[in-house]
Parts: sequence; structure tokens; C-alpha cells
Amino acid sequence: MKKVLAVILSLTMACSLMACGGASMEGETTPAPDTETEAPANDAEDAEPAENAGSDAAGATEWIWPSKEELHVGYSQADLASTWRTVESDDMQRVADERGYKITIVNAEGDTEQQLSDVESLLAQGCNVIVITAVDGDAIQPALDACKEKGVPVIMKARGSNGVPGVDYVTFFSSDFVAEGRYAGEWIAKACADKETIKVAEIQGILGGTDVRDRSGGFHEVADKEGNFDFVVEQTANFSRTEAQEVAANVLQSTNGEIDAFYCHNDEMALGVSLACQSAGLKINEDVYIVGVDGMYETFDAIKDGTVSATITCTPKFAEQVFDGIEAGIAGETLETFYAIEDVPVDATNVEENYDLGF
Ligand code: GZL
Repeated sequence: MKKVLAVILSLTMACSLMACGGASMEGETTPAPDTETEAPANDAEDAEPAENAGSDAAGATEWIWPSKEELHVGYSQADLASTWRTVESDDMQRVADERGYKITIVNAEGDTEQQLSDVESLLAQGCNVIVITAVDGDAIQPALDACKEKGVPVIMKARGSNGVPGVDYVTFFSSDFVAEGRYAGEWIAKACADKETIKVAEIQGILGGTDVRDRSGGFHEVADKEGNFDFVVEQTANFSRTEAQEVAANVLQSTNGEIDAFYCHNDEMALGVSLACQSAGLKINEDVYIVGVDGMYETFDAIKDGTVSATITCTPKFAEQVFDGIEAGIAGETLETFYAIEDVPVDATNVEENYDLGF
């Protein structure tokens, strides 16, 4: 796993340095880049990677991996409120079935207390590897403690924990949300290069998730560097298209349409904001820019017809990599603490060549 990932990392770094939107490495994972600025906020650089049962590394948890024959994965899903989440859960079921593994998937419906009891229930059902998409990066901690006590390996997926890798969980598979936020900021800064001040509305996802924290963090990093971003609004619309449409309609009314760019933490909200802008008579890519994250087919189509400006892929389909990680853990390999799923920035200049990355 490590050797393969090391090769992918060098190839990926070469590709991603070439140009955004070039050949994509979609479906590949790479260990977190080891530079400070690249690592996501919750990557504890100095934590020991989780060893296997019997590890004597100070502080690392002694994970007890099952055999492949006994493997029973418990997947605690945060919610099924978006296409992204539904595709993610279906992908986990598909790969488990293909590889002949038992899997139990539960849905916390966005409720942190429910997720804690979900994980307890998975443990009680005999699940011996737990995969978690956390509703809230802090609130999930008691569930991680319960698994740690039993030595049951925990893999974070798509929304992380604010705990310590190798101690509170084995590893984290996800896009690099900080990089996604940076891209959005850089795209807007470039598109609005002629403006002295850029009036920005940031439409955020479900607060408490590490995806939202880091997508915002990366965006504000660029905004701080540029120095001319005026954040007229920073408001959650909970990753929901309809809620984002309502929020955007109110923002446009209260600002008399004086917004240069909307940065939306996911495509569902970007599509909702687009409807509000169109209803307000704004020309997208002329009067206002709209940038999302995820890479839905519907968004690629909107980019092609000029009703969304740009997005960055954040595929929900990486269960293959997660199960590869589980199999590596079972085989006694030491896992990295973070595996970044490759993202590709997409706008009108490269939407055709990257269309197949959608979902
Ligand atoms: C990202 C994932 C986010 C998606 C949203 O890993 O957690 O949650 O970007 C989804 O569309 O709601």
C-alpha cells in the first residue's frame, strides 16, 4: 500500500503541478503532502502512524485488526441529505459486496447524539472495523473512545475528527478541503482581478464538519493574502440547494445585488445560488461569479451553459481506496495518517475533458 501510494504521490504531484484540469488522477489516493502549508488543519504531523496490534509506539493505540474472513465493517454515515452522501454510501456497499465483506451501514441523519449511539450499536453487532463520516469533528470523540477501548480500528472518511491520528483513529481518507478552499479563492481573485474590492458572499455547509472548517480556512487564507476580499456575508445553508437559494435571495435583496462572487461549500448550494441570481436578473460570469465544490454532472452542465462559474471535484466515490486501506491494515502494514483523494479544478476551460469525473 505504502509503495503504491508513494508512486502515486510522485505521479500525482507531477500532474497537479502541470496544470489544473490536466489529466486527472481521479480515484487515486496519496499520502498527505508533508509540507506544513499543505496538510489539512487536523493532520497531526508528529503523530505516530497507527501500528498494528502490539504497537509499542508511545501514545499510539493498539488496534486489533480482524482477519479478512472475519471482517465486518460498520459504516457510520453522517446523513443522506445530499446526492453526495447517497453516492458515498452506495459506493461503500458496492465495494464491500464486490470483495465479499460483511458491512453494516447506519445513518445518523445529521444528529451528533444519534451518531454516537450508531457507533455503539455497530460495536454491539460485532463490527470489527469502523468507518466514520463524522457529523461533527469534536462531538464524535466519545465514539472514538469507545472503539479505542476495544482496540477496534477506526477509519475516518470524507469528514474527519479533531482527534489525534494514530491515537483516536487509524487514518483519514478525504479530499484536501483546505486545498479546495484555496482554489476557490484563487479562482475568484483571478476572475475579479480588475476590481479594487471584491464583494464576497461565502455560503457555508453544515457547521461543525471538518470539511466546512477547512474549505473556509483555505478560502480565507487566499482572501487574507489578496487583501481586497470584502466578506459581505458568511452564512450557512447546510449544504442544501433550497436553503442556499433562500439565503442568496435575501443577500441579493439586502445588498441590492451588489455581490461580485458567491463561494459555496458544495455544488448543491451553488446551483441554488444560481437560481436566486437568475431570478434577480443577474448575468452569471458578468455581474456575478458562482463557485462551488464537488463536481456534480449537473454543475458541469451549468458551467457549460454559463449558470455556474467553476467548481472543484470532490468525488464521493473512493470506497475502493478505503477498503484497500483496511486490507493493508489487516495485512500488518503501517498506514499513513491521511490519504488525500485527488481533486481537479473545473471551469469553462476544461469542463469537457473532465466531465467523466462527475457524479
Ligand atoms: C465532502 C463531503 C461534503 C460534500 C457535500 O467530503 O463531506 O458533504 O462536499 C456533502 O456535498 O454534503
